[in-house]
Amino acid sequence: MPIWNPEYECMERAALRALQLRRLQMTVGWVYERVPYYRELMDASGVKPRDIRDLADVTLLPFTDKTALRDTYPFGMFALPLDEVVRVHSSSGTTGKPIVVGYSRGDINTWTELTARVAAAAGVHRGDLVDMAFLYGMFTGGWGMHYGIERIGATIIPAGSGQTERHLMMMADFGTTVLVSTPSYALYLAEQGEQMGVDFSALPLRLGLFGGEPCSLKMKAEIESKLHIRATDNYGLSEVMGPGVSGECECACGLHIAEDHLLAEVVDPQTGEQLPPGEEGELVITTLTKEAFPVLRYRTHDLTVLDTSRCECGRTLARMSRVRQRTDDMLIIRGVNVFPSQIEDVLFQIEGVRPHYLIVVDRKRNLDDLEVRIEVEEQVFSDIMADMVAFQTAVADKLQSVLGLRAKVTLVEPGAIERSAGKSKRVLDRREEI
Ligand code: DLL
Repeated sequence: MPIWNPEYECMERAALRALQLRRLQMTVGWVYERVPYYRELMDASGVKPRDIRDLADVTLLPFTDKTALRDTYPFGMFALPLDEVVRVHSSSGTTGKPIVVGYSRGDINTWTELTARVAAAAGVHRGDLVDMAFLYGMFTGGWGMHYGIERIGATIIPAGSGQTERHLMMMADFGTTVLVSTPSYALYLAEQGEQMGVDFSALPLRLGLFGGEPCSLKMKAEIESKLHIRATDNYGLSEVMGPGVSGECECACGLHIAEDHLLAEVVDPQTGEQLPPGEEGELVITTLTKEAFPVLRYRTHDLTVLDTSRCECGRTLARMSRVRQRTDDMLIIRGVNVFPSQIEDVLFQIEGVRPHYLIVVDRKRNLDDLEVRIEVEEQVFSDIMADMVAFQTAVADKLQSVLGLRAKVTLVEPGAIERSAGKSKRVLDRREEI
């Protein structure tokens, strides 16, 4: 499969590291001059741009996190005046003010290059008809992928999220070959299609580019078999640019990071110490070429493992493993640490459980209460009460053996859990409301 930009994507690692160092030095100088927040932090720790002599010196720089970006709302972290910013996007901001990010003309160009790489690595080419089912708006997903796909020369259908019947109609009438969406939306689309009698095996749809939220291997397999496509994963976050940070190639063995534009580190989430490739930790990203909204050592909260070995596809860019969980996803229930992905892994191994569930945490009589609502196949619902109870007990037992905690298991019928056209919500923590 052709590589979009072999000059950079297949660069010798020594040359890549030299390029990264030059770009890191430029970025540090750039933010020191232009963003008071970074200058003050660097001054406080006695670090000057000239102290960055080696890539390892990145650890001299301060971490940046969401709080800093919130505190400087809306434009306080911009390194360019607004008249040089051609676009803004923002994070969803479900709690408090959103984070606003800005792009210069050059940044949009880089972003387009990087999403083109992601799409090409997944297998999109000229001649493809691409259904864009991400939201167009403040969310970076829609516009970010849109430009990259256009740059490749594929034909984009800018349908946006929602209106599932229309997506399905166009798929059949236009002969769509590629779907771009969140994995949850892909499943929803498959389900709606099934109900409407769509035969996906007879459609030209062959490839999916999924991102914006975690997708377990089970969910990926489900999407692939229902839609009759190959599903690929791509990752990104608004604070760094949006989609385009990393994406899977045809080898499906990790997501290649755009290392010529981004410096990726994995750190111990507790201590902040850098970890070597092969060890799981929190992904931290420093942008190397961004002009309007550069970030130094941004703590993504996403857990991953880096692999710097050469990939069979020919790319030398390091790969990150699929992101399954975030450090701030962790729920503490009756003193026990629980990651939603642990629950998901248990559920998805059980025959008859559908890939839709909701974790509800509540506080009853001062005690945390964990309920797992799961959608099950029609045939699990039985007239014989004892069979249903046995199924529930079996699920609760399996969960307990992994979590060390008893959960109340509620079985609901297919379609009962709310579907989303964007990212799905898997956890409802009612303790926050108390
Ligand atoms: O979700 C950017 C994006 C859009 C990436 C479309 C890929 C495709 P935010 O809304 O800022 O940006 O959310 C970023 O979503 O820190 C991860 O926790 C999660 N996330 C994004 N992509 C993946 C993925 C966009 N492929 C946050 N796997 C990130 C797992 C993902 N988690």
